[in-house]
Amino acid sequence: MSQQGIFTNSGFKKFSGFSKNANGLRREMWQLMRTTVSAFAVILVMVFVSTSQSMAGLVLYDFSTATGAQTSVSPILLTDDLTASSFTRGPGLVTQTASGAMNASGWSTGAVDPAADYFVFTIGPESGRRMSVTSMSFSERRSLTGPRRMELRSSLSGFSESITGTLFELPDNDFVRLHNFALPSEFLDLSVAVEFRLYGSAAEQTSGTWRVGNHEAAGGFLVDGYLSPPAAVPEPTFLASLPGAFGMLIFRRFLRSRMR
Ligand SMILES: [Ca+2]
Repeated sequence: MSQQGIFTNSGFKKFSGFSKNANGLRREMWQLMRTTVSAFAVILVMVFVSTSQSMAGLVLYDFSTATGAQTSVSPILLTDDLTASSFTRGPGLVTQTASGAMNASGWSTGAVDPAADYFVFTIGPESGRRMSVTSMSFSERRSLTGPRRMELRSSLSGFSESITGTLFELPDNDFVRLHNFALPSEFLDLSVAVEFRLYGSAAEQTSGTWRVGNHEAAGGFLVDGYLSPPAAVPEPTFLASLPGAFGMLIFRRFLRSRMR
């Protein structure tokens, strides 16, 4: 019976006062919720931005304007708190021209010559940061008498062995090949700098050439990875003030609702 009463003309009037209060309370709760949700959204965006900044990659070497015979290519740092060397050659190689690349002859006709025949660069985290190198993307091309094998080695093993998953037999053609390979977990969470050497070996002739260049989709020779903890972490004092800020927001809402 009372349910029906609400929907009669007189019943509606009778309960309208209560209804207004309930609506006011609901509006108050809704506004409080909206404030809280927007505040959380702002923090989420801040955390995402600070994380994504250091997820964007480590370093890029752009060979697009190179002549092939250049001594070195400067690093483009993709994150703060990273140091990176120029991209250069080992001492066993002879410079050769090739537009949009770094080119060389003088590659070992037999096994890898660990101290001589390689392209090289070094990257490392600045003090207090840890570096994770996750993958590399680049292109390479041999002349018809160039190396038939390539492999990546690092200072972590003293250049004594190829990094798992980075040794490739190169086909006997002079096509440009794109590479994008992941590095194993030993390259995660490093506090030391790492020298990477890309070796060519098994050349058909010492006059044969081999070059490295950009991976088009990556915009260069890309060394991907991230630093931890993430760059641009909010200051501890800022984080500590957040609960207080939330408390003030809620208290002000409460005061405003009482004063109406
Ligand atoms: Ca050589």
